[in-house]
Amino acid sequence: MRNLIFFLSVLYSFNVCAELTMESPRVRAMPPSVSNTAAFFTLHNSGQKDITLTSVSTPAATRSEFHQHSMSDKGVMSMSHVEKVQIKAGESFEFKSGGHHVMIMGLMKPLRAGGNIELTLHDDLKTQYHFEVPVMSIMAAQKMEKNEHTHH
Ligand SMILES: [Cu+2]
Repeated sequence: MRNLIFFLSVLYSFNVCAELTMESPRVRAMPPSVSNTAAFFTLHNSGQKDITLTSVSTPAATRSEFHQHSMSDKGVMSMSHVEKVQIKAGESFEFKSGGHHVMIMGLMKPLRAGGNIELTLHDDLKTQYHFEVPVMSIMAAQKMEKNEHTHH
Protein backbone atom coordinates (compact mmCIF):
# COMPACT_ATOMS: atom_id res chain seq x y z
CA MET A 1 0.00 0.00 0.00
CA ARG A 2 2.79 2.38 0.88
CA ASN A 3 4.40 1.68 -2.48
CA LEU A 4 1.20 2.43 -4.26
CA ILE A 5 0.90 5.77 -2.53
CA PHE A 6 4.48 6.59 -3.46
CA PHE A 7 3.81 5.61 -7.05
CA LEU A 8 0.71 7.78 -7.21
CA SER A 9 2.49 10.78 -5.75
CA VAL A 10 5.27 10.44 -8.37
CA LEU A 11 2.67 10.23 -11.09
CA TYR A 12 1.01 13.28 -9.70
CA SER A 13 4.18 15.34 -9.72
CA PHE A 14 4.82 14.43 -13.37
CA ASN A 15 1.38 15.57 -14.23
CA VAL A 16 1.90 19.14 -13.02
CA CYS A 17 1.95 20.67 -16.50
CA ALA A 18 -1.53 19.42 -17.24
CA GLU A 19 -2.87 21.69 -14.50
CA LEU A 20 -2.81 24.64 -16.83
CA THR A 21 -5.12 24.20 -19.78
CA MET A 22 -5.88 26.55 -22.65
CA GLU A 23 -9.31 27.08 -24.14
CA SER A 24 -10.32 28.91 -27.34
CA PRO A 25 -6.76 29.73 -28.44
CA ARG A 26 -6.38 31.96 -31.49
CA VAL A 27 -3.72 34.15 -33.01
CA ARG A 28 -4.61 36.74 -35.60
CA ALA A 29 -3.44 36.37 -39.18
CA MET A 30 -2.04 39.69 -40.43
CA PRO A 31 -1.25 41.09 -43.87
CA PRO A 32 2.36 40.22 -44.89
CA SER A 33 3.46 43.85 -44.37
CA VAL A 34 2.58 43.67 -40.64
CA SER A 35 5.19 41.93 -38.50
CA ASN A 36 3.32 42.05 -35.17
CA THR A 37 0.23 40.20 -34.05
CA ALA A 38 -1.56 39.14 -30.87
CA ALA A 39 -2.73 35.85 -29.38
CA PHE A 40 -5.80 35.36 -27.19
CA PHE A 41 -7.10 32.44 -25.12
CA THR A 42 -8.54 31.46 -21.76
CA LEU A 43 -6.29 29.71 -19.26
CA HIS A 44 -7.67 27.44 -16.58
CA ASN A 45 -5.69 26.40 -13.52
CA SER A 46 -7.12 23.11 -12.26
CA GLY A 47 -4.35 22.71 -9.66
CA GLN A 48 -4.21 23.48 -5.94
CA LYS A 49 -1.68 26.29 -6.24
CA ASP A 50 -1.72 29.65 -7.95
CA ILE A 51 0.40 29.81 -11.10
CA THR A 52 2.38 32.98 -11.76
CA LEU A 53 3.33 33.32 -15.41
CA THR A 54 6.37 35.48 -16.00
CA SER A 55 7.13 35.17 -19.70
CA VAL A 56 6.04 33.74 -23.02
CA SER A 57 8.02 32.52 -26.02
CA THR A 58 7.37 31.31 -29.55
CA PRO A 59 9.63 30.11 -32.35
CA ALA A 60 7.36 32.02 -34.76
CA ALA A 61 8.71 35.45 -33.81
CA THR A 62 11.76 37.21 -32.40
CA ARG A 63 9.95 38.46 -29.30
CA SER A 64 6.71 37.95 -27.39
CA GLU A 65 5.37 39.51 -24.21
CA PHE A 66 2.30 39.67 -22.02
CA HIS A 67 0.51 42.95 -22.70
CA GLN A 68 -2.48 44.70 -21.29
CA HIS A 69 -4.72 47.26 -22.93
CA SER A 70 -5.95 50.12 -20.86
CA MET A 71 -8.10 53.15 -21.48
CA SER A 72 -6.86 56.58 -20.36
CA ASP A 73 -9.18 59.24 -18.86
CA LYS A 74 -9.27 60.80 -22.31
CA GLY A 75 -10.52 57.58 -23.85
CA VAL A 76 -7.26 56.74 -25.56
CA MET A 77 -6.43 53.03 -25.72
CA SER A 78 -2.81 52.12 -25.04
CA MET A 79 -0.98 48.93 -24.23
CA SER A 80 1.79 48.11 -21.85
CA HIS A 81 4.03 45.21 -20.95
CA VAL A 82 2.81 43.11 -18.01
CA GLU A 83 5.54 41.46 -15.89
CA LYS A 84 3.38 38.81 -14.26
CA VAL A 85 0.04 37.16 -14.87
CA GLN A 86 -1.39 35.20 -11.96
CA ILE A 87 -3.81 32.34 -12.61
CA LYS A 88 -5.36 31.51 -9.26
CA ALA A 89 -5.91 27.89 -8.22
CA GLY A 90 -9.21 26.61 -9.60
CA GLU A 91 -9.82 29.75 -11.63
CA SER A 92 -9.73 30.90 -15.23
CA PHE A 93 -8.06 33.93 -16.74
CA GLU A 94 -9.08 35.38 -20.06
CA PHE A 95 -6.75 36.95 -22.60
CA LYS A 96 -9.08 38.87 -24.91
CA SER A 97 -9.10 41.81 -27.28
CA GLY A 98 -9.17 45.05 -25.32
CA GLY A 99 -7.63 43.31 -22.29
CA HIS A 100 -4.65 41.04 -21.68
CA HIS A 101 -3.05 39.54 -24.77
CA VAL A 102 0.18 37.94 -25.87
CA MET A 103 1.96 40.44 -28.09
CA ILE A 104 3.98 38.72 -30.78
CA MET A 105 6.64 40.92 -32.36
CA GLY A 106 8.90 40.35 -35.33
CA LEU A 107 7.19 37.44 -37.05
CA MET A 108 9.62 35.17 -38.88
CA LYS A 109 7.11 34.82 -41.71
CA PRO A 110 3.51 35.94 -42.24
CA LEU A 111 0.95 33.83 -40.38
CA ARG A 112 -1.67 32.24 -42.58
CA ALA A 113 -5.15 31.39 -41.38
CA GLY A 114 -5.42 27.63 -41.01
CA GLY A 115 -1.86 27.20 -39.69
CA ASN A 116 -0.76 27.28 -36.11
CA ILE A 117 2.10 28.45 -33.93
CA GLU A 118 3.73 27.02 -30.83
CA LEU A 119 3.44 29.11 -27.71
CA THR A 120 5.27 28.34 -24.47
CA LEU A 121 4.27 29.96 -21.20
CA HIS A 122 6.86 30.11 -18.43
CA ASP A 123 6.07 30.45 -14.73
CA ASP A 124 8.15 31.71 -11.79
CA LEU A 125 9.10 28.11 -10.87
CA LYS A 126 10.56 27.61 -14.37
CA THR A 127 7.77 25.27 -15.43
CA GLN A 128 7.03 25.46 -19.14
CA TYR A 129 3.57 25.00 -20.57
CA HIS A 130 3.45 24.21 -24.27
CA PHE A 131 0.46 25.00 -26.42
CA GLU A 132 -0.48 25.07 -30.09
CA VAL A 133 -2.40 28.14 -31.12
CA PRO A 134 -4.36 28.14 -34.40
CA VAL A 135 -3.97 31.09 -36.74
CA MET A 136 -7.30 32.69 -37.61
CA SER A 137 -8.44 35.58 -39.74
CA ILE A 138 -9.45 38.57 -37.63
CA MET A 139 -13.07 37.96 -38.61
CA ALA A 140 -12.99 34.29 -37.57
CA ALA A 141 -11.35 35.20 -34.26
CA GLN A 142 -13.99 37.86 -33.56
CA LYS A 143 -16.78 35.45 -34.41
CA MET A 144 -15.34 33.00 -31.89
CA GLU A 145 -15.26 35.75 -29.25
CA LYS A 146 -18.90 36.62 -29.87
CA ASN A 147 -19.95 32.97 -29.60
CA GLU A 148 -18.09 32.69 -26.34
CA HIS A 149 -19.87 35.68 -24.92
CA THR A 150 -23.31 34.43 -25.82
CA HIS A 151 -22.45 31.13 -24.08
CA HIS A 152 -21.78 32.73 -20.71
CU1 LIG B 1 0.20 44.49 -27.20
